[in-house]
Amino acid sequence: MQSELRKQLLDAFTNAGGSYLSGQYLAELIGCSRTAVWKHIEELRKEGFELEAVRKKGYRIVKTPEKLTADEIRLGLTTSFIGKNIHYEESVESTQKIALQLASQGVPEGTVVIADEQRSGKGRMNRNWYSPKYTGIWMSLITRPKIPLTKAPQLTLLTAVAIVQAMEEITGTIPEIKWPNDILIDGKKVSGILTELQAEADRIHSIIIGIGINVNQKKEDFPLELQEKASSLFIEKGELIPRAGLIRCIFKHFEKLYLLYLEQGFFPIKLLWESYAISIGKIIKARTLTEVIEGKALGITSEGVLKIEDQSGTIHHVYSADIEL
Ligand code: BT5
Repeated sequence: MQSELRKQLLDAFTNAGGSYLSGQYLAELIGCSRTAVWKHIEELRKEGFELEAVRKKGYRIVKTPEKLTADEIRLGLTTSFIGKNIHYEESVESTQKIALQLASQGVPEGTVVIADEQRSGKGRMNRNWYSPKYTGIWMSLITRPKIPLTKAPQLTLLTAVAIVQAMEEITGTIPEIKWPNDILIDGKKVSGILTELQAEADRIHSIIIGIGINVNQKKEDFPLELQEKASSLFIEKGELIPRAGLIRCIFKHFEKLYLLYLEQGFFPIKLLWESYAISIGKIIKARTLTEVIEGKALGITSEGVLKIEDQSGTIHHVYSADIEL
């Protein structure tokens, strides 16, 4: 919805102070048809507003969505540097873009960019990431590990473990990780990770870890093409999950794993990762940019690279791909 229209609509409801506003009244106010009003009302519903519609009376807002604030996230935060510096915006194109800018300005490690909506959220390989308002977690974390470039993908795996641990702690659901960056519950994607680098020669300036989590969306809130393959914590758990608490919990697990990683390397993370991984031991299909490899997923190397054994017994090392189970 255009932001001006949305503002007019919300102002009208605010001024009405809980009284009903008729479709006709709203149509005249914002200069559109009653069908268009209905469409805008449906969009507000998708954003998490609860609206009551009563015949002959009209609409009123019963509950406004839970908006995130940096203060709410900070309250009760137990980390020493992850999430200490929060850059919050209600609506952005992509939190990755802002985080990349902030990283090049030299903000402290652990700074995080969080938005309530992304208008053009990014997946890997220029794909889109659907990031509707108020219902998910869309954030980018700035890290500066002193590791060689080749090890950067390990951070994606580490982040997946942190997300799974936090989801388990907060919701009691048992998510699984699909290499490299998908988190699934009951076979449906609830979270994705996008890791981007700022580097020069073999020196990493920063690694920006983008985390997208579907938290409180209902099934019908997803676009049709995602309804069968995506899910949210609300759908899986059957209750609304406060996003700020989940964000804090991710920070806590991430910081612990990250410090362990900097001190002891990837091995302890690899063990944890494998305990949550879904594809190990299964026959999978890996689509890389250049080929399709089908075979048994043997596991990951100590570098985090996926190993697949094809029918002829050849072992392939896969650095980046989409996996079909
Ligand atoms: C990912 O890419 O899974 C990485 C997603 C990272 C999103 C975060 S949000 C904060 C930060 N800022 C950004 O702009 N991005 C990061 P990939 O593996 O390429 O998966 C993309 C595919 O997942 C799409 O092509 C869709 O099929 C599907 N998809 C899109 N939106 C989804 C959603 N909300 N839930 C589940 N699946 C989705």
